[in-house]
Amino acid sequence: MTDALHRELLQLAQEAARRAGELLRDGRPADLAVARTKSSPIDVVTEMDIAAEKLITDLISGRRPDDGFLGEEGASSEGTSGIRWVIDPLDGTVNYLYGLPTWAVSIAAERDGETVAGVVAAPMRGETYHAVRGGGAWATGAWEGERALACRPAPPLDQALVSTGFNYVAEVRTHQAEVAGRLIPLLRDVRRSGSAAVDLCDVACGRLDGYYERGLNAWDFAAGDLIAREAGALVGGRPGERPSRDLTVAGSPGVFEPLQGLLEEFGAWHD
Ligand code: 2AM
Ligand code: CA
Repeated sequence: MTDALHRELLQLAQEAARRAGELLRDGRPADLAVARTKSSPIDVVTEMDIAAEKLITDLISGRRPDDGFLGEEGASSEGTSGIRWVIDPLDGTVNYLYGLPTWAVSIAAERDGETVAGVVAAPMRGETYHAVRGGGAWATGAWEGERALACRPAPPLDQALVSTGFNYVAEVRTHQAEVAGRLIPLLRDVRRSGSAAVDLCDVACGRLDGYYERGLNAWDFAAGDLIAREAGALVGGRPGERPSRDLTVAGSPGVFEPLQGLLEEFGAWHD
């Protein structure tokens, strides 16, 4: 029964993510980054963002009227069913604005506070990632069928490729750069994709050994957290804690622990 419910939630999340992804992909003006018409480019992105969230919440509440919502664009309701949907309609907003391909729709279903299903659709990659709790992590692509995801066998930390992100607030970003500056000599190299949801899925795919970021909200990481864990990665916050605004860390076992320890030592969660 539980599994059947989680599968139903997954299928609904997949349909909503696919439709929102198509809306964002097909509705993006080709000249968005240089558009200077009646509204600014940022307004256009905000309109797309809001429209995508509305598409998702309308679809889900039409099928499951008693569920709650938490969405980046303001969806917030308690619901009465014990299920809450945590939605980022457009993760990687700045990439979307500039026409860079790394952006995604992220939808997670929580049951009594635990994420039980998650979908991250990345339309410009032609890939969608998904997981149900206890059911492994999977990717579907336009050019291949469904494939199981497994995080990378951990290399020594000095051979680890680790992604991170930087905050919109310049002072926070400056501190993040200081932390990254201490970390970089200890790693193989760093990446910065601009989408937390995609970074977590790249850990799940074995395309990154690790990822960390400060300042994320629940909708940025809810789906990617489950997908990474179901692919065998570890995901947390500060030592002993779950991912939070302070810190989100993910990595293959063997990379996660030393990375989390160094981030604690370097004070990655505060100025
Ligand atoms: P967004 O694109 O939906 O804003 C960028 O490093 C990643 O962090 C993106 O997933 C971005 O989500 C997310 N993020 C959330 N809050 C942020 C903030 N205050 N500053 C920068 N990035 C933030
Ligand atoms: Ca986001």
